Amino acid sequence: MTIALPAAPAAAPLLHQPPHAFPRHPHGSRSRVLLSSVFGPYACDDEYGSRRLNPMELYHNQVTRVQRSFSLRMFHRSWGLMLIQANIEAPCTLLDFPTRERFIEELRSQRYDIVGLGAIIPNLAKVRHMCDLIREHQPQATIVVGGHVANYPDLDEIVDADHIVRGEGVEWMRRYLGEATDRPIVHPRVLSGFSSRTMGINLTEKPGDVAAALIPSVGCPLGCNFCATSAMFGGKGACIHFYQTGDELFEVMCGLERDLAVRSFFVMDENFLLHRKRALRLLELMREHGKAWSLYIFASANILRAYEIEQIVGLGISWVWMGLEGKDAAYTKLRDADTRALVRTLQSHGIRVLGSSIIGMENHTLDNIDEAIDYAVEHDTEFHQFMLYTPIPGTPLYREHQKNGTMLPRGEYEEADIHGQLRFNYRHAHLPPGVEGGLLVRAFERDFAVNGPSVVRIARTVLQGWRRYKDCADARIRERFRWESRDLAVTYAGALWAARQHFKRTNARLAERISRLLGDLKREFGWRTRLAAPLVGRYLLSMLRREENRLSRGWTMEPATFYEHNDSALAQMASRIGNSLAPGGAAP
Ligand code: B12
Ligand code: SF4
Repeated sequence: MTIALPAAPAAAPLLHQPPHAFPRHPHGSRSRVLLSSVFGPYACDDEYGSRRLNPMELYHNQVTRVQRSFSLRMFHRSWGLMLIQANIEAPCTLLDFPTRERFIEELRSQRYDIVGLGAIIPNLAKVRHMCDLIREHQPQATIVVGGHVANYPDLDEIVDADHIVRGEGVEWMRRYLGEATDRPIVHPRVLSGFSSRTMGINLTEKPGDVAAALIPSVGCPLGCNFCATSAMFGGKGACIHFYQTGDELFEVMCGLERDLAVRSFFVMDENFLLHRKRALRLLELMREHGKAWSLYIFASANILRAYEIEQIVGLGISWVWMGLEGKDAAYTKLRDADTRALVRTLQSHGIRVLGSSIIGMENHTLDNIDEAIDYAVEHDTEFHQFMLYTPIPGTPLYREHQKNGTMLPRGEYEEADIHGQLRFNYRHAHLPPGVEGGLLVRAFERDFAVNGPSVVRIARTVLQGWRRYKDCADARIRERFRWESRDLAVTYAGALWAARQHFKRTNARLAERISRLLGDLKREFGWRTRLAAPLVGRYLLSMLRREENRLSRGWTMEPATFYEHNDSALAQMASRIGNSLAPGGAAP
């Protein structure tokens, strides 16, 4: 089945401003620019809006939240800011994940013409505070605020910024600096995650093991009513392509492969396969050049169904993040789709699935919520994200609640708590106020109790893929499955052994299931696995126990701070050092 879509606009809708009103910085491309994400620490409760429940992590925040020592811990850089930095000619410094003190130090020690902050709505209070800090320490600087926080109503009255940028930031910044807007987009060289950890072990980050982040487009033309990213980049019928064709994308991927020594890509595109022509051309090129790449993508169910499984496998798709939303959800992307059958099919080809379900949909009541949770859990996806149905400013769902008068008054909650894991910012038609956070935890816990730790589910599906494709006639496909299965015989065997011991007393049914899977691995890989499972397993079990203790003591993780300069900023720094070293130059 194919879904007809209105044509997407070729370029970003710029700020709802007529072109003649577009602002321009007086120093143009000579302006010194600082870009910064909001400050940490993040995983703690503080007066600036950090919340222990809302760490700067993806999986631990909203996917493996209750998996304790089995939870996947990992950070992701601020790709939007990196993309802007890589695509302006003005000297630009990026401060990613600073502490408040580090941000102040930067403002005290360096002079900037423009300070750009990128943030999302839960971090609104930090943006306000950072604007005040900029005014205090660099009164001459122009303050630009971008990212999802820009959609917050009346933001200009809440934060002291000069420009609030809604939508795509590269083109805005280029125009603001008076630079050409039609230059091709340079893709930043960045690995998709860092400081990864699970079962008490820091995962290796040697070249080739971590995927590169790849950002082909932003936005999604399907325009589901609650979707902030679709709304941000034009809503229904619109999206913005940084790389329009399969050829352009292939070239970018070859560059990332070469420079970062990667063979897998985390494709940060809301609905990658929706752009069929581009995807199929990419497939052609991957075949032609023998690329055994792995792609981790976001895709909606009906778009996936519009492809042959051979095409999906041929494209190297090995992880799919798919919205399941909820039983009887009326979204076009799910219409007539049997998502449970679809997940099974994907898994039988070694494709791992991150299912995403919503708690608190319009039809949810205290009477049917368990049925809704069971439906989600039955998918038995490798990862399962549960989020609260939340009207986010800018979305059609938000407008609808506003119209109906069902949004809570601002004073009744803090934006820092509207991160999708705790509470609603509106009155739900059926659920009594305050129950939602508990229902969400119930969903996570049921999924964990029934399906077990994600590492076990991943081992199961990777094994299915290996069995199916290890002797595939196509060497390119065979090679990818060999690479993806490289840890099955030893590391995963050990992880299963440890997991079985861990659950032996508390969840016998799960322990039995893990035991059967370990048996399958042993049959497949023979003596190596028989030997490795208890050896590696004992070590992992001890690490797991240590991690449990750490977590019980309240241990959390914070990302490192990154401080990076683009070429123009580096050149400026070099010339300043040169001047100060030259005879008669100022002492440093
Ligand atoms: C990666 C990601 C994360 C990473 C964050 C890493 C980081 N360094 O910040 C992690 C996993 C940690 C994360 C966590 C959370 N996230 Co998040 N995340 C994303 C995700 C998937 C991708 C963002 C991205 O890189 N996109 C690609 C880049 C190119 O786009 P961009 O960031 O939007 O940047 C463009 C523009 O926004 C703009 N821009 C951005 N910054 C700036 C700055 C300036 C000065 C200018 C001019 C322009 C500009 O220009 C950029 C280029 O076009 C988005 C969903 C999505 N598909 O976008 C959600 C998303 C941003 N997250 C969201 C949320 C709610 C959260 C969480 C609260 C948890 C949650 N429940 O999901 C936590 C908060 C953590 C915390 N303590 O702050 C929401 C934000 C909703 C909103 N309206 O505020 C989103 C939209 C997901 C969603 N649909 O709900 N997240
Ligand atoms: S399909 Fe997914 S990305 Fe697209 S609008 Fe719907 S929720 Fe957003």
